[in-house]
Amino acid sequence: MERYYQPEIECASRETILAWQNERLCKQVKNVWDNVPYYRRKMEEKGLTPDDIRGVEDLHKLPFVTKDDLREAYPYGLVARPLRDCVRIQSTSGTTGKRVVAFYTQHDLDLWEDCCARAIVAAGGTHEDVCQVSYGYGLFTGGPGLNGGSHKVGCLTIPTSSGNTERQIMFIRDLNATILCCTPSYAAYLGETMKEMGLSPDEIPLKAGIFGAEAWSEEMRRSIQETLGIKAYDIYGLTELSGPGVAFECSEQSGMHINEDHFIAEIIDPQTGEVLPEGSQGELVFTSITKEAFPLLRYRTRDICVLSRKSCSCGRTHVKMSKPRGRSDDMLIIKGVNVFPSQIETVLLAQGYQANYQMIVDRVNNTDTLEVQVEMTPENFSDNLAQITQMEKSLVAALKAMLGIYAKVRLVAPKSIARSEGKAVRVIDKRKI
Ligand code: DLL
Repeated sequence: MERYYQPEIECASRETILAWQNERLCKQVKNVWDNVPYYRRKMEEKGLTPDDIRGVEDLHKLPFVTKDDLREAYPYGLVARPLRDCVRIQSTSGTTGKRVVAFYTQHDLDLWEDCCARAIVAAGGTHEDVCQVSYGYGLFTGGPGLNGGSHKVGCLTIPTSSGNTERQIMFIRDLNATILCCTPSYAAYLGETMKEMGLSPDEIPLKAGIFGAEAWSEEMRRSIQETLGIKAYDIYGLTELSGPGVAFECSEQSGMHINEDHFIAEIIDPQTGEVLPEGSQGELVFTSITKEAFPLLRYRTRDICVLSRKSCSCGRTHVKMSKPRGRSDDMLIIKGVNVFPSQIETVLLAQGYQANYQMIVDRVNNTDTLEVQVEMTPENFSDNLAQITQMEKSLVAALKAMLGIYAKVRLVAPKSIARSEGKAVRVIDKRKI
């Protein structure tokens, strides 16, 4: 039987959700107009005052906010509450330029943790469960967010953070962890290590996993579910909006319910900024309507996905987003063709490999080149040259069918590509250097 953390919210009627959104949006617009000079200036530039926004149907009039705007406003430019009312910061994992710093009041933390609690309950979590949180703790939102959600549900929480794989496995087994929270690439690595230790899925007490923070394919889901003997749920979020728990999967495992009582979602054409009708693929844009310290209006996530309002067998009524196909800024253009790392992953897993690969993009004599280095698995490992060449050829053909371009494939020995404890690094683009 499906269980909910906040049934009256998660299963509210569409009319009720819209009424909440209308009221909260107007309040939020007034709030940023009064308290954030940056927003007032941007609205004035468009000739808008808060009176022009009477509800969700007027949302499209507001200007977008981009990551560049956040960098420009660093550190305090978009904070809507006095710092004495703020109790926490978190920050993005970006490695280039200034990081984005997000601020939270106690109220913001409380609502964020509720969102994570909804995700844990949707994955079958109750106060009887032992929840191991192996996302990084610190500035990254993964650890703190799911830790808070796990407490709210009343799970016994193991805050292992990421890394120290042997100890992770020891705790899972000794403390009977039933729910695992980490990135999908780390879940795959934990699974791989347990397999090497000779552990079969029924010797692992886990029953569910809550995996997100990076794109992962359905093939990867199947592989993780098999190795760990669990049901694997997707969870989505970003620091700018709070962290994990902006959207989460239910038992249907076919897209993530967006917490629409806190976030209004739109899909736009990334080139023109035009709002697209439901069912179109485009860039996800969010407006946070309940945040106090760091509210964002029409924030462009760069994540490419599709929204669906089809009714869901779980009983939740909030709109669902598809798995993000990738980020518009992760999308590579190779020989003029759009390539997402997730497409490579789909091909590899379908051919019996694991998602241990790296894409190396370069430009030789003014022509783009793509090399995909793929680890052989212990099962298909070979040191026979003819056999390796045959395996490489077969991958080249499958990649050509998926991407439409030639990619050189180089098979490498098992375990030779560095494992990641957080978000995996899949692409080395030498063209930018
Ligand atoms: O990754 C928050 C998070 C932590 C989400 C733990 C889920 C679990 P950032 O570091 O700010 O925050 O990165 C946000 O990561 O815009 C997406 O591109 C990507 N992302 C997050 N979740 C997913 C997912 C956290 N489930 C950026 N699928 C987002 C695909 C995801 N991409």
